[in-house]
Amino acid sequence: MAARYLIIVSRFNDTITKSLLSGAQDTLQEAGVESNHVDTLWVPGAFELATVAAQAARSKTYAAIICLGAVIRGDTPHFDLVAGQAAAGLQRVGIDTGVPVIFGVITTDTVEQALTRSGIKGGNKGVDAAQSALSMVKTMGRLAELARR
Ligand code: INI
Repeated sequence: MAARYLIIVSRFNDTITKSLLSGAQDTLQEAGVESNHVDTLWVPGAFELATVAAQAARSKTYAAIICLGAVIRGDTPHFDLVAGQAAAGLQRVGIDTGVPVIFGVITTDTVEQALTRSGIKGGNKGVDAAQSALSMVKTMGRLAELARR
């Protein structure tokens, strides 16, 4: 059965996250993943990514879950909390469920830096996130093969 991917995207700083999403979708498509094997869900902010990722991972529907967001220090005094909890929460979901959860959250000091990492003025972290997902799906498949031996 072909692998299904879930992309969870944060609406906060959505000029940036929409560009991350396009990068991720294009990368999956270029790798031969059919568009009906890619689902997308939106959450309010990076802090909420792990909640949805956890539920999705437990459903065992997806081979990998790509989480996209942009946390910009200039916007918030609680930057460290939002960015730190998003990272810790997503890592926990991946470890606890065994479903690859990809951290495609840009954390920057300025909007300018975020623009240069989101494909708007430079490289696109959404592309990197999708490549990581493809790579992890391959690795997990290989691991399952090795475990059957
Ligand atoms: N969420 C982000 O994704 N990026 C941010 O830069 C950000 N700032 O600046 O605060 C942010 N905050 C919202 C947070 O993720 C939650 O949605 C909110 O606290 C409700 O739980």
